[in-house]
Amino acid sequence: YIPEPKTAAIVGCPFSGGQPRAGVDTGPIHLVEAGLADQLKGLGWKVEFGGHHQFEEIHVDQDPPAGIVKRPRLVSQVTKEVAQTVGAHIKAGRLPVTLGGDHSLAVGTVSGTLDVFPDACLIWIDAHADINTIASTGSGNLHGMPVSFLLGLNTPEEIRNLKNPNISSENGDDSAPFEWVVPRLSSDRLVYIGLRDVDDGEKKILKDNNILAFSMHHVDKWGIAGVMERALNHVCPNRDRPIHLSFDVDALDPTVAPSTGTPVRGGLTFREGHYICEEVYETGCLVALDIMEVNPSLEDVISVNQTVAVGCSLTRCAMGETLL
Ligand code: 6HN
Ligand code: MN
Ligand code: MN
Ligand code: MN
Repeated sequence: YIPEPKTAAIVGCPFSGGQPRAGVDTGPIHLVEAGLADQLKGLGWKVEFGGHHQFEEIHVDQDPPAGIVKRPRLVSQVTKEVAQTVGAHIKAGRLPVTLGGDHSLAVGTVSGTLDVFPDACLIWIDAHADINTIASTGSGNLHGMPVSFLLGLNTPEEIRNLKNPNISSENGDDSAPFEWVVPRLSSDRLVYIGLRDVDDGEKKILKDNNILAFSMHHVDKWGIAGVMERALNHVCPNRDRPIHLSFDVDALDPTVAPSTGTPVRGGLTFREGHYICEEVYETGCLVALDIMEVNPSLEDVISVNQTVAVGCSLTRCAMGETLL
């Protein structure tokens, strides 16, 4: 699946609407300024980068919470655009590298991948499961919910109710937020690695849907190599299905990636994180990559530089750097 000649497209998504902390929208800017495009060129990739995505703002007044779900219109509109962009790159033979931005963006990136490759599998690296539904979310932050939309765990009625009856869009579009999402992901093509902060409601969802998830406990028990082998055997048994890798940097230990909005102690080491990326690259099946939740406005300069550097090196490893 790796395009020949190796061609990548950097999709910079300066977006923070899926969670409350400012600054995560500058993540992609820092990653690009750190020289990510040149680093990938150094690995033999042709790299297309046409500037960061410019998202149309929807004023908060025009986007009140639906129940407790915050910024439903904005996140839906932005992720819809991202889905189109990511899908178009894949169709054109490019590997999209989406830089976030908060993890709600993955509603878009994964939808874009599944539009082109409906049989793709999803490897989700995170401290969190990001699988809260409209019914289960306690925070109302959409970056904690993308997987529920991708799997179709919300009822059509629940999605319909995300639309505020008092607000009509300018272009006469009567659809509700996220009604555009085609839930093409199936629960047996999804695997998690790195989990250690999962809400009770999410644990039930994982169980009810029989979703394979490797927490940090499993990483301790089997080592990262044992976990990766089990993970790949589950979602990509013959190493022939397209793989979408969605990497939330908060999967890494906060000592490794401190500048992120929801850090949780006890995470992946530097090498464990990179090993995951290397193993995915080795399959030859990677079709799309997300690097999410880098927030350069959190912690001191040294921490920010460290987090940005690790975002770049994860990307390089997913694109072949450490293979000898
Ligand atoms: N992330 N489970 C919590 C929530 O608000 O639903 C935390 C989500 C964190 C999301 O890190 O991408
Ligand atoms: Mn996440
Ligand atoms: Mn997370
Ligand atoms: Mn290997």
